[in-house]
Amino acid sequence: MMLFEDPPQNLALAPGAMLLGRFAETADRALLAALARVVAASPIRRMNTPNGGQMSVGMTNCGAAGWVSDRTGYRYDRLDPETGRPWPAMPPGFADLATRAATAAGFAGFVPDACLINRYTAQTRLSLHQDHNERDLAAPIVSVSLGLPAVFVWGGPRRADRPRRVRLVHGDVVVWGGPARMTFHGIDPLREGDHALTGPVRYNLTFRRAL
Ligand code: MD3
Ligand code: FE
Repeated sequence: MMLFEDPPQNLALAPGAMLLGRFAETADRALLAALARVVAASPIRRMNTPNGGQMSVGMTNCGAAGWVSDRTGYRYDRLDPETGRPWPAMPPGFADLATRAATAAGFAGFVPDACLINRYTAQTRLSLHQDHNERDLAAPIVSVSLGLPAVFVWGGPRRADRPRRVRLVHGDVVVWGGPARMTFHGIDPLREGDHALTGPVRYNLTFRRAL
């Protein structure tokens, strides 16, 4: 019997949390081309953590502000500490996708001012955390997955809440707002693979209102 790919599905994960299945798929090449221009100006790097470690995820940013971690803590900064210059501008195609996705999930009028770009290769993980450094916690966060699949770990409002696991594939977009905005979340260690557009890599773009 011939098996076809599953059609894209939208799934309400929880109140305020909406998975838009493969919402970004048709824009994938344009997004990756824009990402390459951002990375040429502000390279992907592994940031230091306040406790003396180093993140396994490689990161850079675009937009008016970028998320930064160093020995002094986490913050948003208008300057890339590696280049001493402002982060690259948010590509129009990035902001447009984020606004369209937020609208589709019920958050009309979302205009991001920061985009954190995460780069994963085999074994890279992101441990359970909350995102609370953004000034405007009423605004949602929009996340776009590109390249290799990942297992998203999604807990509750308390660190000890038992997490669910959701597989995120190339093109998936998730919008987190309202009561879902402060949930604990992370990414399990990435499994190795070879994606047609990104090779051994998963990228995640998270769009935020930080300033
Ligand atoms: C739920 N990134 O950059 S995206 C992060 O795939 C981050 O790189 C993961 O967690 C990644 O902070 C997960 C999904 C995501 C992003 C932000 C959230 C889920 C969220 C903020 C609040 C609640
Ligand atoms: Fe996060």
